Formats: sequence, structure tokens, C-alpha cells
Amino acid sequence: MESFRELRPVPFETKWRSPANIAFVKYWGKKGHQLPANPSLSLTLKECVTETEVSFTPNQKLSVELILVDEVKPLFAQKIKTYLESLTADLPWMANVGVRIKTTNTFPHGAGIASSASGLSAFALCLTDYLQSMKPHGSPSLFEKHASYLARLASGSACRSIYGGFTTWGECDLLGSSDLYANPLSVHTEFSHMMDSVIVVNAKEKSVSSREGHGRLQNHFFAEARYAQARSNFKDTVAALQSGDLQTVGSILEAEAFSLHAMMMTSPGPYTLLKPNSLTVMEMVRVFREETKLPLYFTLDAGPNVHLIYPENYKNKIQTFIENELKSFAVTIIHDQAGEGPQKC
Ligand code: 2P0
Repeated sequence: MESFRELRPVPFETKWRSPANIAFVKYWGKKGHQLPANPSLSLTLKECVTETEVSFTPNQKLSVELILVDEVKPLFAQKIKTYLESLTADLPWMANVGVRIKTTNTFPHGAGIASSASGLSAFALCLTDYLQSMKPHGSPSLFEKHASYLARLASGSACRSIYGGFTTWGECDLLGSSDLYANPLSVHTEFSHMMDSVIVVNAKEKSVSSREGHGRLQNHFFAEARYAQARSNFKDTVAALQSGDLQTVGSILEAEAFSLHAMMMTSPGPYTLLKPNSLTVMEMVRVFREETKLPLYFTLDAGPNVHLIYPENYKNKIQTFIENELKSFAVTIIHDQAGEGPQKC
């Protein structure tokens, strides 16, 4: 960021489309300023995306206007303003920019599909593009790294959406890993074409935000044990993804979902985001897997909706099961799959 300190704001417009991601090993708990308490690993999606258009204009003071699907959203604008204010320590000229944001999602806001990951990665890409217009990064990989860094400061999980396929974030044994930004992970061909069918059992705004949920890891009785478990699950998942061991990936995926929600249920100020239908769907998936031996696994984000993960080879049989057996427990079903990452529009 240091080399972008001495810029003078210019008018600029840009537009980016960025996807959501689903964590296989969960980020739940922070240290310092937006740094993860443990490494996490996710799959970037294709269809669940946010499209964001931003115009930057030199201005007397920092101002932000945000329009979500034709509706002015002062609360979201305030969140972006607070974020940009936090960047003025490194980018002092940001205090003299007017920012106008027009954004749309392909999925319902607050439905437990990580709209903060897609939304804030899309915004971070627009912001990085703005910096790039004034001072080029020198290479696409430095541009991506900077976008991931800026996305993390807005929302942790957003830093992983900058890359397609499988992505890691957080210091670990992998070369080049960092708490500051995410990195793409190469995996075995077994995992080249993964599907994620999201069983949306409830599309309402969740009662406790993820930011608040992370906060409750402070003084959590199980926090240190959870971080150790996540580090171990992370290591085992990377090894299994690289050796093509779908069964190990699937069993850790499900264990991580339960651990994440167990942390919510046992936090100071305990709560749950699960609904009866979340449990029914997960149980039906386990029975289906036992009966058919097909590799269908579930996971959860910070919400009640169940993500069903499986290789594309089994798409027909598995989507027939989903449509015939699970539809009655869902308000909607989104059939998504691994994607290649953000795109400039
Ligand atoms: C994750 N989640 O790894 C975990 C698992 C949800 C469940 O990261 O406070 O919106 O903006 O950094 O990234 C959701 O939390 O939190 C999240 P902030 P974020 O995807």
C-alpha cells in the first residue's frame, strides 16, 4: 500500500463481477485487525455473483452512495465509508473522493450465501482497479494480491473470492501463504469439476451477523481447541485435495460444518442459525450416501442453508435426488458449481 500513498485522485469508472465462495475449512475467529485465527480453504462459485459498478470522483470530502438493485442503501453505504476511512491511514487522498456504487446480486441478500464475500470482493476489485489506473501494479498477480489484501480488510472471506477454484487464506505450511491475503491452491483432477447445490431452507436475514459471530470467539471456552482443530483439518484437507481423496475431503467438510455451528451454540451468548429443515436435509443426505454410495456431502456457511458438494460426474443422479426428495424442504435451490473467479465487465 505504501507506494499508493502519494497519489492524487482522478475521475474513474469501473465494473467487476465477483463470486461467492463456500468454505471447506472455516474461518471463524479473528486476531488483530481482520486477521484470521486459523487458515481456511474454500471453493469459489460460478453462478452466485455480485456485479458492482463504481465511479470515483475527486471531492472535497469522502462520500459514499450505494444503490442495490435500484434502491439507495444508506446503511451499506455507511459500511463502505467506514471501510474507506480505515484505509486513509495508508491512502490519505481517499479522504477526498466521492464514491458512487451500483450493485446487484444473483442471489438473495442475507440468505447465508456469502454475499459479503462476493459483494466486498467485487468492490475491492473496483478499488484496486482505481489504484491501478493511477499507478500500475506491474503484473496481474500483484493486482490480484492487492485486491485480495483490500478485500480482506473489508470482509475476511471476501479475500478468497479473488481467485477461482480452490483458495486458501492464512499462514500455514504452504509456500507463500499469508494471513494478509489469499492464494489459489492447485488440486488433483478429481476435484476439477465440483458442484455446489445450495438448499435454501430460509432466505431471511440471519439473527446474528458473521461479524458478531466472530466477535463471540473472544472469551469462548473452546476457541483455542477450535483453532487447533481447524489447523489440523486444513492440513488434512489440502493433502486430500492434492491426492484425490474425495472421501476424506467429504468427511472433514461435514465435520467442519458441525464445528462451526457448535461454536455458535456454545459461544458466550449462545445462538443457533440452524432450522429444523437444515437438520432434515443433512440427515437425508447421509442416508442417501449410505444407500447409494454416491459421493454427496453437505456443508454449512454461517446460516441455515445447506450446501451440497459433489463431483460433476454424478450430477444427473444427485440432482434427481435433490429435486425429488429435498425440494419440499427448500424455499429455493441454487445449482452452482466451481467457477474461475472474478471478471472485469
Ligand atoms: C468462512 N464464514 O470461512 C466462514 C465460515 C462464514 C462461515 O467468513 O467479519 O463475512 O466480514 O471478516 O468473512 C463469514 O464471515 O466475516 C465467514 P468478516 P465474514 O467463509
